[in-house]
Amino acid sequence: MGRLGALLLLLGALGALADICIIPEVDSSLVQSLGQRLLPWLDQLSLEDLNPSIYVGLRLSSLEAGSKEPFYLHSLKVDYQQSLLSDEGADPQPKPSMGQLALYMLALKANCELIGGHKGDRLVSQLKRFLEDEKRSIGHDHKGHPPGGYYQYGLSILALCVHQKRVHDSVVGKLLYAVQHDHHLQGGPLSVDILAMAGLAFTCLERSNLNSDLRHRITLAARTAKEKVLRAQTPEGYFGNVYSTPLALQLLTTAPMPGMELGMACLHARAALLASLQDGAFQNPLVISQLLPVLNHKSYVDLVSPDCLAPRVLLEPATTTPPPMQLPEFIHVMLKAPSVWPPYRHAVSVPAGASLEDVLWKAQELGGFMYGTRASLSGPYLTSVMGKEAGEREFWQLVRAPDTPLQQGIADYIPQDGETIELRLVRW
Ligand code: B12
Repeated sequence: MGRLGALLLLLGALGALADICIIPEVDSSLVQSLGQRLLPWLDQLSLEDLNPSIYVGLRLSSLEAGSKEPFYLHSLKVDYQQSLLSDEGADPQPKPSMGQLALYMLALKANCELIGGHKGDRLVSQLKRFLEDEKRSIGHDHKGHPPGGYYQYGLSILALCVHQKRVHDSVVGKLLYAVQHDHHLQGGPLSVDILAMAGLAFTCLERSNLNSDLRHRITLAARTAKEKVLRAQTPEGYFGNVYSTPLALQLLTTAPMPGMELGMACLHARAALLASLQDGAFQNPLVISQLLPVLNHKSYVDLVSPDCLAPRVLLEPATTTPPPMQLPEFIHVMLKAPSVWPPYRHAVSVPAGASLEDVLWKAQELGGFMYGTRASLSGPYLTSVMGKEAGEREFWQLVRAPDTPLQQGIADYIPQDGETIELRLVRW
C-alpha cells in the first residue's frame, strides 16, 4: 500500500472513531472508592433501604462485594416477592411501584436468572398490567400523562425486553410518540434522564426484535433519543447535568452512530465526570449505581446477555482515619417557604457540613416549621412543607436563591454559610 493508501486508511479509521462513544479506562482507585460508598448500603436490609439499582450497578461494574451480593439479592427477592404476593386484605404491605418492579427484574437478570414459573409469570404480568394502565392514562390522543412518568415507562419496557418478554406494540408506540414529539418529557436536565432511559429501551427492542412491525420506528427513535441527548451537552461537558451524564453515556456507548460526532463529545463528558468525581459529587448510592456500569464499558442493554462469570475485583471496605476532634464551626442558612401562607422565612444555625435535611430538622425543632418526607431509591424525598402536601404533578422544588434548582436531594445537599434555600411548590 502506498503512502496515500495508508493516509486514507488512517483518516478512515479516525472518521469511524468520531462516530463511536468510547470511555477510556478510569483510574482503578477512583472506581474502588465509588464502590466503597455502596458497601454500607449492602448492609441495610430494611424494606425502606433495599435498592435493586445498587445490585444492578454492582453486577455491571468491575467490582464485586463478595458474599454480601448473594445475600442482598436474596433479601430483595424475599421483600419483592412477599409484597407482590401479599393480598390487599389481611396484612397490606406497601407495593413496589412500576419502576421498582422493573429494577428488581433487572437485578434478577444481572444474576443471569431467567424469569419463569408461577412467581416469575406473576411478576411479568404485574409489570405488563402497570404499563397498560399507564398507556390508558396517556390516552389515544397522547395528551394524558403516565402517572409513573415516562422514565419509569421506559425502564419497565427495558426490564421486560432484557427478559425477552414482549409488550404490545401500542405500549411501545406511546414511548415512540413521546420521544419523537418531545411529549411531556419535562424540560431541563430531567429530560436527558428520561430520553436516555427511553433510548436504552429502544436499543434493547432493536436488538431483540420483539416488536418487528415497529422495527423501523424503533430504530429511528433510538437515533432521535441519542441526538437529543448529544444536543443537551453543556459547555462543561455534561449531558443535561452531572447526574444525568451516567445514563446518557450508557445510551451513547451502546452502538456507533454514523454521522454523529460522538467521539469528542464522550471524551469531553468523561473529563467533566472525572473532575466532578474528584470533587466528591457522587455520594448518592443511586447515581453511583448508574455510573459504575459506564466505567466498566457496560449499559443496562448488556443485561440481554449478561456475563455473570466475568472476573471482578473484590471491594475492600475503606480505611478511614477519624478527623481530629474540633469544636464544630456553625454556619447560618436562611430557609424560605414562599408557597405557604403566611410565608415562612427564618435563619437556621447548623454545624458546618450539615445537610439540608439537618437544616429542615433544626428549623422544625426550633418551632414554626414542619416538613414531611417519603423514602425513595434516591433517599428521602420532600413531600410536604408546613403541612402542605404536593398534589398530583406537583413537587416541592429545592432552590438555592435566587434561582438555582439544587441537583441533590435534602439528605445529600450541604449548604454553605450565608446561603438562602427556598422550598417552592411547583408543577412538573
Ligand atoms: C421523574 C423524576 C423526578 C420527578 C418525580 C415525580 C414522579 N412521580 O415522577 C420530579 C420532577 C418531581 C423530580 C423532583 C426532583 N428531582 Co428528580 N428525577 C426523576 C428521574 C428522572 C426519575 C425518577 C424515577 O422515577 N426513578 C425510578 C424509580 C423506580 O425510583 P424511585 O426511587 O421509586 O422513584 C422516586 C424517586 O426517584 C423520587 N425522586 C425523584 N427525583 C428525586 C430526587 C431526589 C434527590 C430524591 C430523594 C427523590 C427523587 O420520585 C420518584 C417517583 O416517586 C430521576 C433520574 C434518575 N437518573 O434517576 C431524577 C433525579 C433522581 N432527580 C433529581 C433531583 C435533583 C430532583 C430534585 C431534588 C430537584 C430539585 N431541585 O428540587 C427534586 C426532588 C425534591 C424533593 N421534593 O425532594 C436528581 C438526583 C441527583 C442526585 N444527586 O441524587 C436526578 C438523578 C435527576 C438529575 N439528573 O439531576 N424528579
